Amino acid sequence: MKNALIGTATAAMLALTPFTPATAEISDLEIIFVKADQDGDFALDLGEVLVIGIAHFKQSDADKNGKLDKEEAGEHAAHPEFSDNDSNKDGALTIDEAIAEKIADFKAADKDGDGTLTMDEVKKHYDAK
Ligand SMILES: [Ca+2]
Ligand SMILES: [Ca+2]
Ligand SMILES: [Ca+2]
Repeated sequence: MKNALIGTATAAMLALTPFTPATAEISDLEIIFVKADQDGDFALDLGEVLVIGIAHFKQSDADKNGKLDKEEAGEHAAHPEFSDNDSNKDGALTIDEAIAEKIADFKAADKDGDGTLTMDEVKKHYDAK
């Protein structure tokens, strides 16, 4: 009886598996969007984006010195934006530099310039990257 149940569960999982990769990227973005949207109006204002950005910065800053060095930035350090944003070229991002990046990113994503990002604008921005 148990074996029959496990067999059914496995078959169900196998049947669902092919759909997972196609939806994973979109749902990740949607999860981030919903988490960031603190007032639940389905639009992100700059404040909401910065709250997430600062939280992420603090989380990544393993030695808590207020700077993200290349090791702490991980995969982001390989991105040309990392050295672009490192305006004093000390090889690390300060919170000010990270905030400046978030603001620039926000403005770039806000295509209609209304000061908020819709899910549509967020998706278009990240798809374009
Ligand atoms: Ca909002
Ligand atoms: Ca650090
Ligand atoms: Ca907008």
